Amino acid sequence: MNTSTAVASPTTPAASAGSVAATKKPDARWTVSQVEALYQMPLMDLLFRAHQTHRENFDPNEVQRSALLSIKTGGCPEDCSYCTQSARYKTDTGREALMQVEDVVSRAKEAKARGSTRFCMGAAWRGPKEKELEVVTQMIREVKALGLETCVTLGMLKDGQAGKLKEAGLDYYNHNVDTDAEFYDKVITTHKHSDRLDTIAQVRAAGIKVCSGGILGLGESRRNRAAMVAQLANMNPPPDSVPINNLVGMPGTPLAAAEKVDNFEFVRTIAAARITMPKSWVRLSAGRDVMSEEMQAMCFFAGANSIFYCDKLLTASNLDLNADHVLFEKLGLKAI
Ligand code: SAM
Ligand code: DTB
Ligand code: SF4
Repeated sequence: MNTSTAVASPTTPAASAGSVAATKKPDARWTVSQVEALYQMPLMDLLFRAHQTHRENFDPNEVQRSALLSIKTGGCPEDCSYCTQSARYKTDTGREALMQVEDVVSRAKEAKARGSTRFCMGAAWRGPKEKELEVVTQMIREVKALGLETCVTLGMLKDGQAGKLKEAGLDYYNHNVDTDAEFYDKVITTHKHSDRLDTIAQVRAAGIKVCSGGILGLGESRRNRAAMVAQLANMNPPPDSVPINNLVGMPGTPLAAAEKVDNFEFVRTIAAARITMPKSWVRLSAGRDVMSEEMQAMCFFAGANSIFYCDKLLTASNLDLNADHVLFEKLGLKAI
């Protein structure tokens, strides 16, 4: 990636409007320095720019809701330092077998009745075995038949597996780049950052929509964050959906006590994602349950337009549904 083109950090609204970073076309490539320049803008200029981009591409009062279900929990062979489902750490998360199809379908029905439009199923695998993939394709078929959009996150895919998922009617595959390629091996050693990109390429080639984002709070620098955003933005096209997770410090994981990311830095990341990926759905993901209403409102203003709408994420708690209703009512947001 070309990181050599430095862009002066805009210091006034006039300068920001004229900067390369602020005026880039949606299909243009972003250098890391240009994304970093966005982060360095005065917050009000950055928010203004991000919100303007948001309004040009989306209804700013609409937020999409997906439900999430862990269909296979714990016992994962990978060593992602943030994850409570890794078998390598002594955590409170037990190991559970792959759920039965009928149980998944009944959870999807409940999610639909509560208003979710997409149902995401997550499995703690390095990647699915053929037999496991068969069961998941059945889940996809039945959830899809309920009239819900479907999403799965199953780890790395082998040749031919994405095609089987597409055939079953899968709409989205979630596979996060998680962090900057240069920082990746500080967090995960059992697979490479390039493995993640391979799976994303297979998903895209099979005609499935890509959901890919990352986590903040792993000990990465601002430069690392900017590099992650630039990498996502430079995908051709960028992911349809971009989850931005705030680390949930899960007890027993190496990152349990990691330093929290400053709220404004998190908001800047949402804004940078919105500006660089104007047409993508930006999802305010893990860590939302400890954000104040004001913080969430700032994230929506900065361009986040999708959330997980369920009491639990995969294993960690999420905001309860009633709190979401109250906030949507206060902000005049419409759930879609
Ligand atoms: N095993 C699959 C994989 O790694 O892609 C799917 C499940 S994995 C739990 C899905 C995503 O959840 C990860 O890529 C990561 O971004 C996010 N995640 C996991 N643990 C988290 C935590 N403690 N805090 C925030 N996000 C987390
Ligand atoms: C994503 O980016 N975040 C979700 C979803 N994709 C699968 C998962 C968040 C997991 C939070 C930690 C847990 O529940 O264990
Ligand atoms: Fe396994 Fe995914 Fe957790 Fe990594 S993030 S340990 S691959 S479940």
